[in-house]
Amino acid sequence: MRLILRFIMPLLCVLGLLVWIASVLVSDTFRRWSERDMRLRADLAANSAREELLRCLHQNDSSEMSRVLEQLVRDERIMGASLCGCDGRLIAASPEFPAGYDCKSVGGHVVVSGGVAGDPPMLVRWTEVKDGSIGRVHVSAIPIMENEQAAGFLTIVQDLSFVARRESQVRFFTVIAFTVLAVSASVLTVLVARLSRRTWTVEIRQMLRGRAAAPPEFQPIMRDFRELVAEISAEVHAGAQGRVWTAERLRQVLRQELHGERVIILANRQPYVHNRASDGKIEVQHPASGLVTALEPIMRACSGVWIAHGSGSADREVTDKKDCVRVPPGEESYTLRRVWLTPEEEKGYYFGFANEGLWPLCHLAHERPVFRRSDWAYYQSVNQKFADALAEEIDNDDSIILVQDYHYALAPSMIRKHASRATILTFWHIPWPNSERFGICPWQRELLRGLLGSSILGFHTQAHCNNFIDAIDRYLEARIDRDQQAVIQGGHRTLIRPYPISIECPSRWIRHVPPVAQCREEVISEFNLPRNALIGVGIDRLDYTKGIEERLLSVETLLERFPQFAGRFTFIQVAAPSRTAIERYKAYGKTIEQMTEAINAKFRRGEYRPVILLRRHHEPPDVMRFYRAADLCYVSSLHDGMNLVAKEFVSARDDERGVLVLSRFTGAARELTEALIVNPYDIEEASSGLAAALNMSEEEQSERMRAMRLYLTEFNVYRWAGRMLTDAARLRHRHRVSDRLIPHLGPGELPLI
Ligand code: ADQ
Repeated sequence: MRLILRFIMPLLCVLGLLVWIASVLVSDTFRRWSERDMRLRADLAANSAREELLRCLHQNDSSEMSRVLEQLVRDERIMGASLCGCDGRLIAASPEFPAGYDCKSVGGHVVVSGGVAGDPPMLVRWTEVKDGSIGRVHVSAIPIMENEQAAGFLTIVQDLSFVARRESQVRFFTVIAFTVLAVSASVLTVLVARLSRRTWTVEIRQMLRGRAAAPPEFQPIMRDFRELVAEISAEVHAGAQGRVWTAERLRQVLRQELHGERVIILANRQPYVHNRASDGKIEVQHPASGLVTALEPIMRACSGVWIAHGSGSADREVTDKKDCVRVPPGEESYTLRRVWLTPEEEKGYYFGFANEGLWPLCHLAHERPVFRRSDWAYYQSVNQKFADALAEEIDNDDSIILVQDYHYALAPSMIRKHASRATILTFWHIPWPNSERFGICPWQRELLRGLLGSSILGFHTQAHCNNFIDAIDRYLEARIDRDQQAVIQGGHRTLIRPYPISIECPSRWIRHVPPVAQCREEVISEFNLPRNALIGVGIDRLDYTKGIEERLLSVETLLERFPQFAGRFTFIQVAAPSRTAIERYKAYGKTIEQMTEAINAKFRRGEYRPVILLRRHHEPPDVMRFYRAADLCYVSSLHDGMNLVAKEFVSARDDERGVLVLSRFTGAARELTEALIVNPYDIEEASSGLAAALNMSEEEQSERMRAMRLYLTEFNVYRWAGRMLTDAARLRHRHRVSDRLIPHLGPGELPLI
């Protein structure tokens, strides 16, 4: 049907038009030819009869004249002939001369003037085609001249009906001829197009498979084409395995695409911290960290080694001679290798350069970055220390290394010196600032060069990728391939890609928490809340970028503007102490405490306190319990690469209830569009958002929550890692191909394929 509408119908219309034009032209030409023919025929007849007619005129022999005219009409086309005098009198006529063409009426056209009075009249030749009662006729009146004087005129009436007959025959044959011609032309065109397309597809296929060289002008197109084909086949492959990424599917990618290579993670934060508790026992703690939340399930799926700073008070006690411990406790599936830092190293590298310098540099939270030369020296030496530890774990030159976050901007290049062929995937978990702001850092070039040791450098959003490329453009002499989003320096190519991070969904912690109603019961009784309490939660590290001040102000404004919630609404702020060695963080913690007290003092009624501040670390099942007990979760970050709390809240709500109020300055706001998106700086707007959340009908809550949960099930952390590892596999494949083709090229240096 689509073929008929798209191709055959227009073709038929065009054909019809062409045939109609052709038939009109042909029959018009034929009619004009026929009329000219009639005229010549009449002249011929008049010329042949002229001598005899003149003789009869002289002899005044009318019977002879009639015989001559009779002879003329023997021609089947001549219907009648008559001879008239110059004065319009009939002299003789053939039998059955058609009525309507008598000497008088025809003479009116032929006899034009007599000139000067007394001069003989002048006669002109006259022709007419006429449709009459006897059909279409051609009438010619031809003067019969003698010694340049007119002796009379001969009227010849010819039958033209055969022209109409022939015209319709000609039209019929024209239509047939044109139709046959047009159909064969179309069929021929389609055949030729099909044949050439087949050749073209064969050629493209050969180019794609590398069996034929693409002409230079086609090479950029071929490159795009190859990527597209790879992407589509990956999607098709994914489709065959089911849409959802799981730990199992990630393992498969590792096995199939990366031949079961060991994954080595380098991250400052360790997934398990061993601490000695006050009762003398060793406790295992899961640190409050978005990075750990995202990467731990990946390591469980892929095994390998996680290299991190050993920061727990009992960490050394549980590690072996090589500083390693198998984790997770009880389900040992990968190795955690701890690197020890001196207090000076930790102060300079971690608290100093990373968290007083780079963290405020990358977040628009109005905090001034502090860059100290001594911190920078520690940052360099600690990066080297971790790179060396990692080098010891590399068992072949071709390893897969995941470098995590802003603590290790220099490590990728340092690692590359140990393992030139390694696939280094670096992920920057925080925003990348615009190039002016990045220029504040006195060691901006060193950081950029360090990161360019990576094979792939990932950010949460395209905007952060663009900012990074702008920084390269501004501060380094490097080639930027904008089409490919790649930076080439010293012959090494680094791809810059957005990979929005996510969480395990459904979370494995959900098995450790009771149903929603019970969570709610527990929280209500633990904090002595009224039975009809409306509960809001905020879960964060105590960090100024998380906008906790602004959040508390919004709670205060909510209670002022909507007094019906006072006495009923309680906001539970769970705040894990973070970076407490830094003055700014200490001060921030104090500010939050003071604000909490002030708001509570303002709205306290008997037992009622609107804000409950829990300034301590909670284990993941506890955090889950708060998510499940809440009517709303407010994430008010002033700037956040992604923010996993928002995603965790959604994933915890398998009852499809609860409302997420989300700052528009988080990466998550681009994905969780069904949340109530607010500007946390606009306290009025945010308080309206909180009120809207508390007033939202159950149907709407469920509709929004369902949509977000569906999204997270598909876009989970396995997909995040899976996409990075698939890209890495593709890159390694290209390297192998280019090595075979052009062995003298460096490992990261690819020809433009
Ligand atoms: P973070 O700044 O650490 O991560 P976020 O993404 O919100 O921020 O993750 C915090 C994690 O810590 C969550 O898993 C949360 O459950 C946990 N957590 C928070 N408070 C806690 C508490 N009191 N007790 C226990 N656990 C707590 C950085 C970037 C983010 C990015 C992540 C991942 O700043 O933008 O989303 O990395 O890339």
